[in-house]
Amino acid sequence: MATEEKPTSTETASNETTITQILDVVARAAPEIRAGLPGRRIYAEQNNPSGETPMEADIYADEMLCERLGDLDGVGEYASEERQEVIDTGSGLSVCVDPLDGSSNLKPNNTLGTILAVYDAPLPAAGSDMVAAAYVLYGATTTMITAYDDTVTEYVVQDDGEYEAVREDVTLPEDPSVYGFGGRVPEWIDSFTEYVREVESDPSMKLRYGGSMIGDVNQVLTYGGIFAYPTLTDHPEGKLRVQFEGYPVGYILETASGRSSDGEQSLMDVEKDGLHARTPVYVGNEELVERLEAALDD
Ligand code: FDP
Repeated sequence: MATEEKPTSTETASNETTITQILDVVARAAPEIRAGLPGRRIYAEQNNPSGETPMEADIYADEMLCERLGDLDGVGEYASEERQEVIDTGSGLSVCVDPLDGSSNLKPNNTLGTILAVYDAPLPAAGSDMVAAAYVLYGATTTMITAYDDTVTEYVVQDDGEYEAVREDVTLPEDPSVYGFGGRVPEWIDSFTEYVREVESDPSMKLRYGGSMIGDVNQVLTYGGIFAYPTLTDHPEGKLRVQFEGYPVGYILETASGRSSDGEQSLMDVEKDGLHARTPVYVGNEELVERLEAALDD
């Protein structure tokens, strides 16, 4: 069996520098993306690789991040949900971006996010290649959650792009209190529906669902609980994309001492062909995700 070559200490150091630069670019772009939203709440005249029609704001955020992240010396590949192909930007780490997650929330003016995944491998990469992940949440304030170096940190991002840590070593609260489940209820499979009814019947649990994954996941990270975009009868792989949503959200929640699953295994172990492949996503407190896996297995 071939032994994997270990990175040299210089490579590790330069990866660390690049990751810091990547997170800095995303944080500093966030207020600009936010400021660009008001005039871009209309559909663009094109479809994305998943067959959805993006908003003009999706394209705007994608172009800004592609240019700025691609300009970094240590970034070798850029991919986004809005592009069919991977962009070659030189040599170094690979970045995957969902520039504006939850963009159907633009019209009703609800929360949106930007999701970032950094891989030390060519794209599409495996979950085990992930070296950092982050998301920006455009809510009442702009915040950024990063998972890097085995720790999760929450930052508040100011309008001028300055950002400061407001919570370090973020972990899921031990007493979960919220749940949010996506997809049309009639399309849920029976075992999932039974699990949901059980969660709902727990008097300590409340529904928190807005239809923007990052907003819903951040509820879980803040209050403890479970988020799912499950397998559906007509769409067994659900809706969310492995490289852009499943891996980074799984990585963040697991780094925060939670669990992630595709129904059978950690999201980080999911193997799917193709840059735009989808997966069911279940993330939250360990006990809730384990009970869910057991329910789906019945
Ligand atoms: P959106 O289509 O608005 O961009 O994957 C994107 C996403 O939102 C998630 O943020 C969200 O959880 C999910 O899709 C909601 O999809 P449906 O409303 O189609 O169920």
